[in-house]
Amino acid sequence: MKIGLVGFAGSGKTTVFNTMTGLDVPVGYGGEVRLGTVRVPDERIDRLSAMFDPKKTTYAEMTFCDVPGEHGAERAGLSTRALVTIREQEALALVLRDFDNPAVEGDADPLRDLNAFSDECILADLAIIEGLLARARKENLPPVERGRLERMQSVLEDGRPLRTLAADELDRSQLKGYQLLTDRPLLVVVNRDEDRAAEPLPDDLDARLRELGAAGLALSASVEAEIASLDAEDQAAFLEDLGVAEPALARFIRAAYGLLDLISFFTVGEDEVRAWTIARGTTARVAAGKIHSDLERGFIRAEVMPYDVFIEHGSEHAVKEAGLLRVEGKDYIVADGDILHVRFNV
Ligand SMILES: Nc1nc2c(ncn2[C@@H]2O[C@H](COP(=O)(O)OP(=O)(O)O)[C@@H](O)[C@H]2O)c(=O)[nH]1
Ligand SMILES: [Mg+2]
Repeated sequence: MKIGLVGFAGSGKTTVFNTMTGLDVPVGYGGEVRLGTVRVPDERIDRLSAMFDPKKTTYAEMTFCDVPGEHGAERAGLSTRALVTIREQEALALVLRDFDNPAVEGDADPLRDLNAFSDECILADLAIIEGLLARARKENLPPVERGRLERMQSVLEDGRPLRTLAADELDRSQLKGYQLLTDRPLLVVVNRDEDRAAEPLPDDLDARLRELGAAGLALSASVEAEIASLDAEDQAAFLEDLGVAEPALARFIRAAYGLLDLISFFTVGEDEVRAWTIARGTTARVAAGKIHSDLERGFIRAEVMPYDVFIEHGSEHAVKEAGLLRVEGKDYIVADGDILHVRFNV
């Protein structure tokens, strides 16, 4: 999954990027677009890997893209270059400054910056939808299609992002080739001084996030970037001082999976133990297609062991003996932690 770190200059995007990726990119500059891929930590994979001792262990991955904020809170409009990069992301993580930065004018005001960013994205989307609508009218497209575009237009004119629309109101096939901004899932990262890292988000910000259909979390990027470079033992002590239970990456990933409604299933064997990421509600057949298109095309059945059942019994053989190895068809909805063996024939 590709997540773009976006926001105004000096909000701490590059510092958050360093925190998440463990890299050490210089902060305090405009900088280049940078990519960093991290493993999605998963204790279940650690454990399965220890049990199977496979040649290869593959975790799910998340790619962070540090998008330079070529715009200030006062200067109107995101730069074209920033917009192009932002549009390529599957989800956006908006970094909001909640600490004093002498290099940036104005007090820290995360709610102001959230609204400024949101409004810019809404305006950019409105321009696209209005263009599509003008063409739809000129070319006399079916009323259903025009109706949907009109609905999108009115939502945006109301100052609301497209992600607040119901799924059937947002026809993505109609929007193919037009990369919008406000339909992207949005995770808001409130970046704070270390003494306030563990404080909950203020009520007004929280309420606004709900209106925008976004999720939020607070962290102190500059401290957590330092902690991320320590070994595990020291990390725990520093995190305790900070008043947080888990490193920022773990909290970020959980928030992102929750926001995007993602789950993991596993494949196991002597060759490879591997985590696969899918949307909740995915059927066995479509999940099999993640592994290889042949498995989707030639799908016969899936043999399923929930992770907990497997751990409890200690081996595949014991699970089978206990009569707990399930055989599921193509429409089975895969659950988080399912261990799958796909039987197929092409
Ligand atoms: N006090 C404090 N300073 C931070 C924090 N995060 C970033 N900074 C500082 O803010 C400045 C801008 O950070 P940077 O990551 O380059 O912001 P970017 O422009 O959004 O990429 C740098 O001097 C950072 O050291 C934080 O959590 N607390
Ligand atoms: Mg930067």
